[in-house]
Amino acid sequence: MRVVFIGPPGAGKGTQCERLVAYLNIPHLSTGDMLRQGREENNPLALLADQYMSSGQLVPDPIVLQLVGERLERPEYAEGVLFDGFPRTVRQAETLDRTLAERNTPLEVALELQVDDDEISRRLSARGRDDDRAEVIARRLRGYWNQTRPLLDYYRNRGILERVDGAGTPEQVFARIQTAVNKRRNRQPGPSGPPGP
Ligand code: B4P
Repeated sequence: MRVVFIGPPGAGKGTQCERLVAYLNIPHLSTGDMLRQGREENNPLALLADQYMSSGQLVPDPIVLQLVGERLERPEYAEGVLFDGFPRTVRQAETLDRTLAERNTPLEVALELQVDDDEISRRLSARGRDDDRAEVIARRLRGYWNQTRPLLDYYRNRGILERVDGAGTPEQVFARIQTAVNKRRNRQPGPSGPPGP
């Protein structure tokens, strides 16, 4: 299965994606983790990206698209993948769709995790990563509303958007995600019988 996970910064994408990859048994592709790991490894593109991340801006599309394009060449992503924090702009989404269409492996569901801004600020302040300072959080939230929210219309128009309430405990949120994903799995045609877990 190929799934995109969308939500504001700190909505709990990383937290829920860990559970979802185990549940669906597919690999996890988190652009945030890739960029942070690349920075640790002194990857030149990731070092360039770091100045955007630390100030709360989205990393420019060409950098992200190059990193993701390289990663998707790996054979382990051929059967399914959970995209976490990617795409974040309509341009990223269009490029991803083209790549997947060439392989005849389209996305099956785009999950939107909905959490209000006050709860996000509380969660991120408690986490305390270097881009979790109040002024940087405010900038990341503005970026989400301006650059990432238009993606929701993009996926709604494609008929694959599922919205999930991100309030409550991680367990409660995950139960809603399972329901949304299973709804989509049940719609898939194929001779292989009922869906798995
Ligand atoms: P990401 O790494 O994607 O991270 P995030 O949006 O900050 O957090 P996430 O939603 O994963 O929250 P988490 O589960 O950790 O992005 C970081 C930066 O990378 C971006 O700002 C951008 O600069 C750059 N970037 C990444 N991808 C990009 C792209 N495609 N294009 C351009 N730029 C890109 O949860 C947050 C906290 O909440 C945690 O402490 C967690 O424990 C807590 N929490 C989670 N669920 C909870 C719950 N139900 N209740 C209470 N707390 C909860």
